[in-house]
Amino acid sequence: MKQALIAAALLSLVAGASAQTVLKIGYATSKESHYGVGATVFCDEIEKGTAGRYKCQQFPNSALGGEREQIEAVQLGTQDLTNTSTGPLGNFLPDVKIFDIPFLFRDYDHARHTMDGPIGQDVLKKLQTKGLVGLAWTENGFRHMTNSKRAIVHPSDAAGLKLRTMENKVHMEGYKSFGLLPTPMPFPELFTALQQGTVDGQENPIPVILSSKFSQVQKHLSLTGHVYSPAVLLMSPAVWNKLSDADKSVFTEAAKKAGAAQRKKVNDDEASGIAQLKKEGMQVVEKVDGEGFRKAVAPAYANFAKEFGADKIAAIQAVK
Ligand code: EAX
Repeated sequence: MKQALIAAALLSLVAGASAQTVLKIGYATSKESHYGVGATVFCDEIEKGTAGRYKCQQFPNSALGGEREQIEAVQLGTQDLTNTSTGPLGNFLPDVKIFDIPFLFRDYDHARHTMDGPIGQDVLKKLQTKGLVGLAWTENGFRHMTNSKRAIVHPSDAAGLKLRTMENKVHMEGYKSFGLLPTPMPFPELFTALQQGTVDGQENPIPVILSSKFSQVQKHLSLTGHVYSPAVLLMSPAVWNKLSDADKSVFTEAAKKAGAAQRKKVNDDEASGIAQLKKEGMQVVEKVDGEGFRKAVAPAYANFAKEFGADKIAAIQAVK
C-alpha cells in the first residue's frame, strides 16, 4: 500500500515535471522576417523563463489565416498567440484606430515613444475589455507604396491607382485623399492579386516588401512613409488567465524583449532593404513629395478630429 502510494506520488512528480504546454503562435510573414524574429525571441524567453513548462509552435506565412482571422481565433481561444499588425485591430477595439492616421507620426522615435508611453500603454491594456491580452507593442514599420504602373513622386501620380489596403477604414479614408482607389483585402490574398493585376499596387513597410518578395510582382517602390504601422503581440485570455503571477511576468518580459528585437530587425531592413530591392529590379523613388501628400490628407484630419478628438490627436503629435 505504502509502496503504491510512493510510486503514485513519484509518477505524478515526473508527470508534473514534464508537463509541457505548447502554444500556437501565428503571423503573416516568414520566420526570417521581423515578425519571425520577434516571435522567436518571445518563444525562447518563455521556454527559458518557465524551465520548459511552456514552449511554442510557430505558424509563419499566414498559415493560420489572415490577421483578422487570427485575432478572432485568439479572442475565441482556438489560437493562443498572434504577432499581428494593427491593420484590422481597430475593428475589435476602436481606440487603436487613432494610430492609423496618415502622417501622424514624424519618425520611428516618435512612434515608438508614443506606443511605449502612457498613450500606447493605455490602449494596450484596453484590449483586455475585448477579450484580448496585449502583451506588448511590437512593430511593422512605416508603410511605403509599390505598384506596377508608374513611379509615384506626387499625389497626382498616385491618383487613379487601384491599391490594396488592409481592412482599415482610417487608411482607406486617408488614401482616398491621395486619389488612390483603396481595395481592402486580407494579406494572404495579396501576392496573387498583384501577380494577376487584380490591383495595381499595395503599401507595406520595407520588412514586409522584402520578406514577401513583392519585387517579383511590383516594379515601382516609392518611399512615401505615409503611415506608421504598429504591431502587437496578442495572447488569448484562455491561456493568460491560467498563468501564475510569476509566469505572467515571464510572458510580459518576454514580449517586451520580442518587441525590441522586432524593432531592431525593422531598423536593419530599413537600412539595407532599399539596396536589396533595387538589386531585385525595383525602381525606387527615394525623394517623394512628402509635403504634397501631407497637404492632400490635411482635409481628412477634420473627420479624424471628429472621430477621435482633436485633443487626442494633438496629444500624440506633442509626444517628444
Ligand atoms: O502585418 O496586411 C498587411 O499589409 C500587413 O502589413 C502585413 O500582413 C504584415
